[in-house]
Amino acid sequence: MLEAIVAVFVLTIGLIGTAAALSYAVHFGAISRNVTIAKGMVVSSIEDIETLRNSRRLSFAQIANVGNVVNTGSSVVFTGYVTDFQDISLGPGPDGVAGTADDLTDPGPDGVFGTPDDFVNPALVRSGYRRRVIITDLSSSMKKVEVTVQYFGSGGRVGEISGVAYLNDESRTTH
Ligand SMILES: [Ca+2]
Repeated sequence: MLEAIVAVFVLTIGLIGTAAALSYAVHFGAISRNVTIAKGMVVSSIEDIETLRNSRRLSFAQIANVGNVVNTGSSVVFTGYVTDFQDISLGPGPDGVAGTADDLTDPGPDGVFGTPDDFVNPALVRSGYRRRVIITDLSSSMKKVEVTVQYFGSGGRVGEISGVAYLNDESRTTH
């Protein structure tokens, strides 16, 4: 199962908007903490996508961005990952997948999605971070998954960390 997420994991750290070195030193502690958290978000997002593939909750062709999802032959209709940076939610929303347009939907007092008391809940936003998931088909059985998390430090600094993983269609390559 480990070989399934074929393995290159690249982390890049870019700080946009440089300031004086002294100021950087002062803020370094806070930035370092943001980097650690953002890195964890990148890794867990990639693992979520791997789990989605392994569990077959979505077909391999459905694991895609908005506009590229192929729902043909699947019992579940998936809308796809949003193609731009969006707020990171504490929950995945009704579709159960983090990174889609419904992430901030709250099931409301009844705790059930799809009922009239559902609402968009800004309190679900993990403030200080935004995420983008880009999935590219390299072939019919291989996808490139790139997850980028932006973090917002003090003084208006924005940092970005990206992780890249290659996801194969396990059902074709194992057994
Ligand atoms: Ca969702």
